Formats: sequence, C-alpha cells, structure tokens
Amino acid sequence: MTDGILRFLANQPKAFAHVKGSEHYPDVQGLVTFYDLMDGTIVMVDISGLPDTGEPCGGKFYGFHIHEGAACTGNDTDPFADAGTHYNPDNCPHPAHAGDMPVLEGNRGRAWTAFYTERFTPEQVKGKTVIIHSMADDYRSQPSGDSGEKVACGTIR
Ligand SMILES: [Cu+2]
Repeated sequence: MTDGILRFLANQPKAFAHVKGSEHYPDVQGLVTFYDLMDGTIVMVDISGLPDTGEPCGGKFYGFHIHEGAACTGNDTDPFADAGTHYNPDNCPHPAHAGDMPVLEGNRGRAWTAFYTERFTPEQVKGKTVIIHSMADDYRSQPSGDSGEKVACGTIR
C-alpha cells in the first residue's frame, strides 16, 4: 500500500502552490502539491522556516486551510487579506468547510505531511489559496478555528 502511494506521488501533481511567508515570517517557504486519486485528492505538504520558540513545551501546530481568494496580497493589519475566507462551497460551519484541513505539525520549523481528502478535487481548488496560520486550529471556534494570524500563503496553480 505505502509502496504504491510513494510510486503514485512520483507522478506529476495536478495542482501545486508555492508557499511563502509574510513580511513578518520571511523564512517560511515550501510546496503544497495536489494529486487526484479516486474522487478526492492526496495533499502533500513540505514547509520550512515556520516560527518555533525552541521551548520544549512550545506550540508547534499550525492551522492549515484552503481560502477562497486567489491572491496572497493584503494590507498592514492582514498581509494576506485578499486570500479571503475559507473555501466553503456548501455553506457549512467550521470545521466542515471544504477548505478545512489537518493542522501541520512543526519539527524545528519544518512540517511534512500527506493526507487523503474527498472534500475537493485538485481541479476545484485551482486558483484559490493555501494559508498557514500561527496557531493550531481548534476545530470548533467560528468562523475559522481561532488559528491566529496568517503566516504564509500560496496561490494554487
Ligand atoms: Cu485559514
């Protein structure tokens, strides 16, 4: 099973996003790739430079969503304001938005993960944005899981 998935992931992804940190988080960068599988998507994430206090009990989880906006631009208070709100075509409450994804776990600033979801296909999220937040998503608070400021953003192409 794992062997098959790894071979599958060696194929070209159907969509991808180069993620870059805001002015406050210039070290954050990485790649999110989207592979279509059955009726959904394998999302693979490789991000480095995430904020990490280095303290043994410090927060090391980062909210991770697809937002409906197309651009990683914004203003002084929110550098990625134009990414808009969570991708939510079915008008569901959080965390049932199609764009709600598992939190990223940092390892001295690096997060690598891959998961399967049927909330969207790669085609459906092209032209939208991937956002990484400064805190864990609590999967309860409305409208966005109280996951803090937007640390990094990438447009899905
Ligand atoms: Cu978000």
